[in-house]
Amino acid sequence: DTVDAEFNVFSDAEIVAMETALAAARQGVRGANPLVGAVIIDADGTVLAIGHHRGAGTPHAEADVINRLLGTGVKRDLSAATIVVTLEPCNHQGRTGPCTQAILDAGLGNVVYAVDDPHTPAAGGADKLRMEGINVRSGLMARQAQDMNRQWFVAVREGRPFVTARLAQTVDSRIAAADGSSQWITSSQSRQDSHTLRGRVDAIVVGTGTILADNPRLTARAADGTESPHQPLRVVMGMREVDAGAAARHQGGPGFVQLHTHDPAEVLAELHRRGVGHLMIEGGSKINAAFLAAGLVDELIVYLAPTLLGTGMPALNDLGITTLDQAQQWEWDGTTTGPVERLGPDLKLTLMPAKV
Ligand code: AOF
Ligand code: ZN
Repeated sequence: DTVDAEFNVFSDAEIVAMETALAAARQGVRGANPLVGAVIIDADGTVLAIGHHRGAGTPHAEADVINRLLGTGVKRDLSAATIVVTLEPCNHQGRTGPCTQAILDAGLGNVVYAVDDPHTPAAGGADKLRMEGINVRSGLMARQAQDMNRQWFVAVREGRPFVTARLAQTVDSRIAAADGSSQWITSSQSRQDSHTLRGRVDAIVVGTGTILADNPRLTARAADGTESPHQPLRVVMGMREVDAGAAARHQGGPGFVQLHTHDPAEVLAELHRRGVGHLMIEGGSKINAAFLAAGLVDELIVYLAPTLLGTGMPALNDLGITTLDQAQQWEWDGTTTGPVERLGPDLKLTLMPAKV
């Protein structure tokens, strides 16, 4: 048995189950919600079911694993069983019901989780379950669980959205040719993938320059061009007055929100106030660089087209880096689809800031 800092005791079966839960969690999709995995084991340590959370709006890990075990409607006595989960069970009605209630309804007698949920509306699950007579222990593999979602923990604790920056560029890091032409640098497969991403985020931000140059729709669309049911809030940042409402009405869209600032932190504060949990930055060069230079990007997605332009618009403006020691280091993010994917002729790289 292993004893953690809070002097909780964990069985070997619980340790193995937590490792399994961590691996299951990594099958999820990064974004506004953390990666979370859960395993139910019976009294002798046999694994009864494994589940995980698949991204904002989908069932939480606890609901997923309980559904897998009891989904057929079969009643069974789980009072001696344990649910092992990588995050404190939530205690709020969000996009889905509270996991505390799902655990109580399933009749599970024991809960082991890795780390406390720092998200105030969701927190308090452990206390709630204890009050209901459930045996609750925490802290098992807390470091690994925290690490897996370290960017999410930072965003939640700082009270800002989780930020994805998306770059669609040539191998020589151009997003437009010298004459400004930019359609299309990446493949149709990459563009379709971007639409899928748009359908998952709460908001997209671009600079006024991008609106003035391209007047993009910035909607999430299916392969046949029809708009997806979930559309992100479209945000344009910058001082130049953009009649974004008119531009979008002309294209049949709901319009843009303009934020009159160049400061990424101000944009994040305002969007947090508006309930945005996941923001995607879609450039151009100034906006991309501003968020990256400020250290406010949690995930970097790069679509790399096998194309050279030589000159042209760079994907990024100056990051204020003058010597190699100041370089920003990023590392592969090994979740669901893996850190590198082929999309037709293009490569898609998914990166997270390297641990410091
Ligand atoms: C859990 N299990 O698998 C996840 C949790 O918008 P919602 O309803 O999906 O709630 C999101 C919040 O719930 C998220 O910020 C975090 O605090 C918690 N996520 N909790 O018990 C899960 N994904
Ligand atoms: Zn939950």
